[in-house]
Amino acid sequence: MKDRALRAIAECQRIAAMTEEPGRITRRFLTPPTHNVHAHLRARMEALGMEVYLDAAGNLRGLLHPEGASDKRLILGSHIDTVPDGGAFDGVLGVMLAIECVDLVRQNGLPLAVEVIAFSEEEGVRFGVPFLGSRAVAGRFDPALLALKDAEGVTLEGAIRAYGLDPTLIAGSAVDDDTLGFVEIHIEQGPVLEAENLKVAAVTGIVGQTRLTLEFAGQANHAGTTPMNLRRDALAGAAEWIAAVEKLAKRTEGLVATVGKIEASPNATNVVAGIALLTLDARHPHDAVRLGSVNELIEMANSIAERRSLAMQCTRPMDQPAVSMDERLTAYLADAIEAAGFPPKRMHSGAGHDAMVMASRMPTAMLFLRSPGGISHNPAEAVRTEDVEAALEVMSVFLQRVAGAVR
Ligand code: HGY
Ligand code: MN
Ligand code: MN
Repeated sequence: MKDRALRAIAECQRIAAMTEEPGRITRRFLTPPTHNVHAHLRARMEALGMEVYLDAAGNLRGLLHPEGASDKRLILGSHIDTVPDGGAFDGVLGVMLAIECVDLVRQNGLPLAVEVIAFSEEEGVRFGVPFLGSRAVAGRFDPALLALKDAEGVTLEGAIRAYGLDPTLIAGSAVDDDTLGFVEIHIEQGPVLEAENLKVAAVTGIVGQTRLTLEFAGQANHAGTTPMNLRRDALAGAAEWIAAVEKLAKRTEGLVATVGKIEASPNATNVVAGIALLTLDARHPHDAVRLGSVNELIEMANSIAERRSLAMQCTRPMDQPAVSMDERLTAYLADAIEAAGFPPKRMHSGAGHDAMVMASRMPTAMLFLRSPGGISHNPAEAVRTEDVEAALEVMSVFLQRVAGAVR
């Protein structure tokens, strides 16, 4: 397994170089470097005898259907898009390990049909809405999303057509019912497994997530001549709200809330900002707490705006409920972890994943690997060879048991 682990890691590092920004790992939905990734993954999958195609949402999909295997297939995969200046393993490692799993099925002669999916878009960076690829596969793609625009004013529809795909065919990307379930292998992206010195864990559930965009609008004015009491400073209002976001999250058990993006206009040293655009990402294992906190934060934004004579507009591009993983499939995974000789750790995921969308369509489970330093969404993101090896040993047991159960 060590060779497989080393190969998977080397492949992630090779794919990391397929980036929009040389020297940094940035690969947004269907941007040009995605063609290189697709060509590389296609070659890998076709070499394993898989039938490979690109669906209308840009998901690259390969199917291995061994002689005599039932039509019910197991789906494995993860995403290949990244955050700006991201790490080499978030998403891509799950795709490379899915391909290694197909090779394990072949090598062990397992009568198990396996589909590998390299989801086109999970991070939501380019169009502000995540899970575009898995929404299409799960049959949950809302065509209204096609009108979304990126920072360059390109619509989602335009981006899909520019890639050579036909967005009118997206509904055809949805899976049929001939599936056993979906398993996503992914780095934990947090500190838990490292703190407990564990290599792998089965995921029990994924926290719910709300994304907001807010616009505070005041009056651009001269920084030198405008007295402090006569200002309608949008950036100062946004700053007051950002401090309130952090304060609320710190006093709400289990809530994480992040303002990760802010744009001031006209964004000049000597001009009081007339506009401040910012985003909120709020997450919690319990939907009632998340939704209550988000409503409280919107009220705070309104009262700050009122007191400062600012206008405040808020949009809500995403509300994703918390999702539990499938108990039966997760039990198979936890048993396989134990059978492979590792403590059967179970934990919830603070990060969002395509698995939370796929879970609306089929039994879904996730296998986590340790994130050294708990770092992710950062070029320092890493994995240990021994943990990748452990994940493959777990999956080898898991695949044999699933194949046996399907027979
Ligand atoms: O944001 C997330 O949780 C994931 O990494 N897309
Ligand atoms: Mn990510
Ligand atoms: Mn990810």
